[in-house]
Amino acid sequence: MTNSIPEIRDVDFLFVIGSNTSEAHPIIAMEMKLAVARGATLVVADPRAIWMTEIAEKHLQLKPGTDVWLLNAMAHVIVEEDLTDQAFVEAHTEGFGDVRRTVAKYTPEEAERVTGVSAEEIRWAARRYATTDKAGIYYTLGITEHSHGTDNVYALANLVLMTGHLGRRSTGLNPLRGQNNVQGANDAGATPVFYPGYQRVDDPEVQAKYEESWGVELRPEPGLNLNEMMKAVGKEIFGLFVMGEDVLLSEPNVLRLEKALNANEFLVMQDVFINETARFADVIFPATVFAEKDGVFVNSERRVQRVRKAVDPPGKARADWKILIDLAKACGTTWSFDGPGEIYAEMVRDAPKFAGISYERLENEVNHGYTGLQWPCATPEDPGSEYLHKGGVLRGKGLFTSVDYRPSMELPDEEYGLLLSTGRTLYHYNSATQTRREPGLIAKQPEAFVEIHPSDARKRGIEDGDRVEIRTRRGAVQAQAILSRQVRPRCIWTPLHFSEARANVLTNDAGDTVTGTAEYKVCAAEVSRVEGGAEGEHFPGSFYRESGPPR
Ligand SMILES: Nc1nc2c(c(=O)[nH]1)N[C@H]1C(S)=C(S)[C@@H](COP(=O)(O)OP(=O)(O)OC[C@H]3O[C@@H](n4cnc5c(=O)[nH]c(N)nc54)[C@H](O)[C@@H]3O)O[C@H]1N2
Ligand SMILES: Nc1nc2c(c(=O)[nH]1)N[C@H]1C(S)=C(S)[C@@H](COP(=O)(O)OP(=O)(O)OC[C@H]3O[C@@H](n4cnc5c(=O)[nH]c(N)nc54)[C@H](O)[C@@H]3O)O[C@H]1N2
Ligand SMILES: [Mo]
Repeated sequence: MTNSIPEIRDVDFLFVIGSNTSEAHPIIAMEMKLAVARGATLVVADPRAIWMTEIAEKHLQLKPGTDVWLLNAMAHVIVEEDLTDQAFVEAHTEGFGDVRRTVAKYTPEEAERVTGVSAEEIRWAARRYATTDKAGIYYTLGITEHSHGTDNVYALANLVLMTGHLGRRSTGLNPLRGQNNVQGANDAGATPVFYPGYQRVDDPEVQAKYEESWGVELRPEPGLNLNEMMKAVGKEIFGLFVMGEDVLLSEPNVLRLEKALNANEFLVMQDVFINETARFADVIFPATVFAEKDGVFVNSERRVQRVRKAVDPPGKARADWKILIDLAKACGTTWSFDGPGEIYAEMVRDAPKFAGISYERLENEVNHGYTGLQWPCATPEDPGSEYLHKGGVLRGKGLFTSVDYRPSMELPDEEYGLLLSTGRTLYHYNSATQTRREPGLIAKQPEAFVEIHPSDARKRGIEDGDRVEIRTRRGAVQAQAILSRQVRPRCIWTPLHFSEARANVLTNDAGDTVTGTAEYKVCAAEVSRVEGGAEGEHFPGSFYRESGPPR
C-alpha cells in the first residue's frame, strides 16, 4: 500500500476494484465504512454484487477480465476533459505522451460495449476520481489474478499519475495483501527476482554487494516464478520443499500438477497441519503456528510488527526458523543465530529500505502513534514512512506505461457456455486447513457451492440447492447450486476452500506475462444437474479422501 490503514477513514473518494473487502479484509473494510459514514463516496468495480456495493454510491458491474477497458476509458475521459494534474505530470512523471495516445481510442461508448458498464457511469467515476483531492484506489485479486494482471495494475497506476493522487495522506494506490506476512516474505526476498528489500538479482551492483556480504558466488538470472516451477515439476524439477502452502488446493489446473507429482522424486513439507499436499510428502516437518513463536510480521501497510509467543507448541512442533536452521546446518553451514532478532538483523543488513529497523526499536518505540515501524526506514533515527512518495516519486519519475486490452485466455464458447470465477468467503481461509477444524465456521459454511444466475439455472433445469457438476476443459467437481443475482448472467462463482470440490481442478494455469500469477478469475465452464443428488448429501469430489472428523 502506498498509504496507511488509518488514513482510509479520511479518504473522500474510495475506488475499490477487484477486492471483496468486507469478506477478505474486514478490518480495512471497517475503515472504509467509517469513511462512508463520514460522507465519503465509495465506488465498487466488481463483476459480483459483493456486500460493499450496498454502501457504494455506484457499482460498476463490469464483465470479468475487462478492467483495462474500464480504466483506459476513465483515463480517456480525464484527458479529454482536461482533468489531469499538469503540474504533477510535468514535475514527477515520464511517458505520459504514450498513454495519452493509447487511451484516445478507449472511448466510454466502446467501453460500455466491452465491459457492460454504461458510458455515463464511466464518465461520472472518472470525473469524481480526478476532481476529488483525497481519492484512494484499493485493489486485490480481481485485478491481479488474470493473464493480463500486470496490465490492469499499470492502467490503475496511469490513473494515479495523471491525476497526481500520490505522495500525500489518504490518496494513493493500495494493493491489499493476502496472507499473514506475505508482505514480509516478499520484503525478505522470497521471490525469484529480488534480494531482501526489493533489490533486483539481475542488477550487477546488487549482485556484487551480496556476493561480498554472503561470501558466495551468486547467479544473476532470476529464478522461476511459482507458475513456472509448478509446470517444471516432474520435468526439470524432481524435488520440492513446500513450506506453508497446500499446493494441491491452491495451484491452478491441479490435476496436471498431481500427475506431475507422481514423477517427482522427493517432497518435504513443513506445515502446521497435515494438509492435502501431505499425500505426496516423503518427510513432514511439524511447525508452530503464529501464537507459538516469536518474530516479526509485516502487514499490508509496510508495518513491521513484533509478535510474541503466547502458548507452547504441541508435541514435536518447532518454530519454522529452528527447522530451517537445523536443515542448513545439516547441509554444512555454520549458521548460529540465537533467535528471530539476530535473523532480522541479518536480513536488513544490506537492505537500505529496512536499514533503520531493529528488534530493539520494535520492542520499545511508538511512531506516528502506533507500535511497529513502516518501511522505508533508512536510519535508526528515521520514524518510518506512513505513506510513500512523499515530496517526490521514489524512483525519481513516476513511469506511465501504456497498456492495450488483451482478452482473457479462455472465454466461454459453445461447449463451455459460462464464465467461471473463483475466490474466497468470510468464513474460510484459503485451503481451509485452519478454518475447517472449527465447528462454528463449519456450521456457517459447511460445503462447497457454486453461485449461478437464475436465468442460467433455468436454462439448465437447475434449482436452488441442487447438486451440480461444474466442468471445464481440465476437470470436474460437484457442489451445491446457489441461485443468486450476486453474479452476472452467464457467470458462475465458486470458492477455493473445499478439498472435496477443488476449484483448482477447474481453473486455467495460464499465467500473467510478467509475474506468472494464474488466471484464477476467468475460465470457460459448464454446469449440469447431478441426477439423484439430494440436498445435503455429501458427494465425494474428484479424488478420494478418507472420511473422518472435519479437517
Ligand atoms: N475470509 C478470508 N479472508 C481472506 C482470505 C480467505 O481465504 N478468507 N484470503 C486472503 C488472501 S491470501 C488474499 S490474496 C485476499 C484476497 O482478497 P480478495 O481479492 O478481495 O478476494 P477474492 O475472493 O479473490 O475476490 C476478489 C474480488 O474480485 C472480484 N473480481 C473477480 N474477477 C474480477 C475482474 O475481472 N475484475 C474486477 N474488477 N473484479 C473481479 C471478485 O468478484 C471479488 O469480489 O484475501 C485474504 N483474506
Ligand atoms: N482457484 C483459486 N485458487 C487460488 C486463489 C484464488 O483466488 N482462486 N488464490 C490464490 C492465493 S491469493 C493464495 S495466497 C493461495 C493460498 O493457498 P495456500 O498458501 O496453499 O493456502 P493457506 O491456507 O493460506 O495456507 C497454506 C498452508 O500453510 C499452513 N500454515 C499456516 N501457518 C503456518 C506457519 O506458521 N508455518 C508453516 N510452516 N505453515 C503454516 C497451513 O496449515 C496450510 O497448509 O491460493 C491461491 N489459489
Ligand atoms: Mo493470497
